[in-house]
Amino acid sequence: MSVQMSNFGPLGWVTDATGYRYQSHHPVTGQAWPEIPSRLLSLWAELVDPDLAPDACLVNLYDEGAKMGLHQDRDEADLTVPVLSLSLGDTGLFRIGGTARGDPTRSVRLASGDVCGLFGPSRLAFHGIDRVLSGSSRLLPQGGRINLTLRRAGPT
Ligand code: MD6
Ligand code: FE
Repeated sequence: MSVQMSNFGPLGWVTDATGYRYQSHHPVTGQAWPEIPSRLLSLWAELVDPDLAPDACLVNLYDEGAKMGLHQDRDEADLTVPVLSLSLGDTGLFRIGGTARGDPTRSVRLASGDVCGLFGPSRLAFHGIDRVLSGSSRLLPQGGRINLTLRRAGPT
């Protein structure tokens, strides 16, 4: 029951005992993160901004039973730049509310291939994953769900 994290791109999101931050290298191997795959860059150019490249792509791998608590994405330098995600594998039950933690929420299914963007007024909406519907996709041989989140983390 866990979410495993990795990254593509110049800046990777890491959490450890000292907190969380964006950094250019893998915390254990010291290696730079691999480049953001070109098809993800194209998706961003088409849907977000062809003139402002993303510099961070968080890869979250959910196994059966994993979830992600309600959170805001607000650690990027420019909070007006949208955040865009692509889901692969098993369907995730995505919950999204308003910009205050107590605001009403609704649930949206993110199936394999679905793209989800937080644009404009939803950029700072609280959101999370309630659960993953195991067995809902055959894409990943071992099951589970991958969510790839593209961001502009550094200054614009
Ligand atoms: C997830 N997604 O789908 C978690 N954040 O596993 C996010 O936290 C997220 O899908 C910002 C924009 C789109 C997202
Ligand atoms: Fe998020």
